[in-house]
Formats: sequence, C-alpha cells, structure tokens
Amino acid sequence: MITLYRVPVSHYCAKVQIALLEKGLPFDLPPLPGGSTRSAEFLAVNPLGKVPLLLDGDFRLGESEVIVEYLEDRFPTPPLLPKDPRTRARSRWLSRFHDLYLGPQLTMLYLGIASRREDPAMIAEVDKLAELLTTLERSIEPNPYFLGEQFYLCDASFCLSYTYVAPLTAAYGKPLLPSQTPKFAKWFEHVASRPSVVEVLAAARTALG
Ligand SMILES: N[C@@H](CCC(=O)N[C@@H](CS)C(=O)NCC(=O)O)C(=O)O
Repeated sequence: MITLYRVPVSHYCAKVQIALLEKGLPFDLPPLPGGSTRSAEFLAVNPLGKVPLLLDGDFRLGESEVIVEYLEDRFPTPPLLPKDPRTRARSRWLSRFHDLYLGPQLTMLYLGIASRREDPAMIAEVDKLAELLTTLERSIEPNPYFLGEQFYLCDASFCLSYTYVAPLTAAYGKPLLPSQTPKFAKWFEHVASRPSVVEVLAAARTALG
C-alpha cells in the first residue's frame, strides 16, 4: 500500500498526489505524524522534515521529483513521461524550472504575506516572479498540454502553482493577471478540468479557507 504524507497547500505535494491519481493507484493520505513537519514523530520518519514523503510498503522516499520518477518507473502505465528522449528531457526541464525557480519564488511570497506586504524588498520579489513567468511564456506552446496531447509530469508540476500567482501578487499590490500570461492561462483551462487536478486543487482551497 502506498502512503503519501503531504500538506494540501504545497505545490510539491500536489504534483505527487496528481501523479498518483493519474496513474489510478490506491493510496492513503494520513495526517502527518505528530501533526507537523517539525514534530519529533515526523522527523523520526523523515529527518529532513519535509513533505511530500512517500511510503511504498517499507520503502520510504522524499523529494517530489524523485518520488514521481520512482512512480513512473514502478508503475509505467499510464505513462507520465514521454518516450522520445528530447520530449522527455523537455518534460524534466519544465519540472525543474518549476521546482528550482518558480515554485520557490511563490513560496517566498506566500511566507511573506503576513508580515512583509509593504516591504519594498518583497515587492521586488513580485517583479522577479513576473520575470520567471515571462521566461515560462517564452518556453511553452501548449497544445493543449505543455508537450502536446498527453498530460505529463511537467503539467502536474505547475497546476497548484498557477492558482497562487494572481492572489499572491495581488496581496502585494502588484496583481499579475492571467491575461499577462496568456499561454500559461490557456494551458490551465485544460488541466483544470482533469479529475486529478480538480480533486487536488479543491483540497488546497479547503485548507486555505
Ligand atoms: N525540494 C522539495 C521541497 C519540499 C518542501 O519544501 N516542502 C515544504 C512544503 S512546500 C515543507 O515540507 N516544508 C516544511 C518545513 O520546511 O518545515 C521537494 O520537491 O519535495
């Protein structure tokens, strides 16, 4: 049996949950041991103190991209990575762009909302987010998904993050509207109706109140 430790508002966790749902795998979503990533109970399971954490029987694995690649190797059907080496590399490039650049930028803005909304340094971070989104716009030609007709891991990576862009930037008084990222917005129209994405985004909305 597969267990996923996650928090619903995390885009890294959302990616893994979407991959599990897309593959049609049964899995549990128990509460975090001890109630948080910092609890002694959770640190005993994952000393890094991070989610997502996947348990597959007695096998334990952290890091969202490593987890989804493991799921792809272990449960290859339906495929969530393209077979063609270059298209496969493109999927990985997009996922890394998300995990190394766009995702952390969103996380920083999210964490600053409560106390640093007026801080010019944080407002400058909104501009950096806008630059990253411009890079993304230049890098994609959705049709309707990032790499064509199939939904892949790269698509799973960005689903929850997309929904954070407008509200987070608005909170800093510099709203970035979907019309400013038309390709990304068009892509989202398509992914947003997939049952896996509907379920994961609904859980995030509920958790955020
Ligand atoms: N590179 C990691 C990032 C995971 C990560 O930063 N998770 C956050 C939630 S978004 C977390 O567990 N934070 C808890 C903490 O740092 O205490 C991945 O892709 O899984």
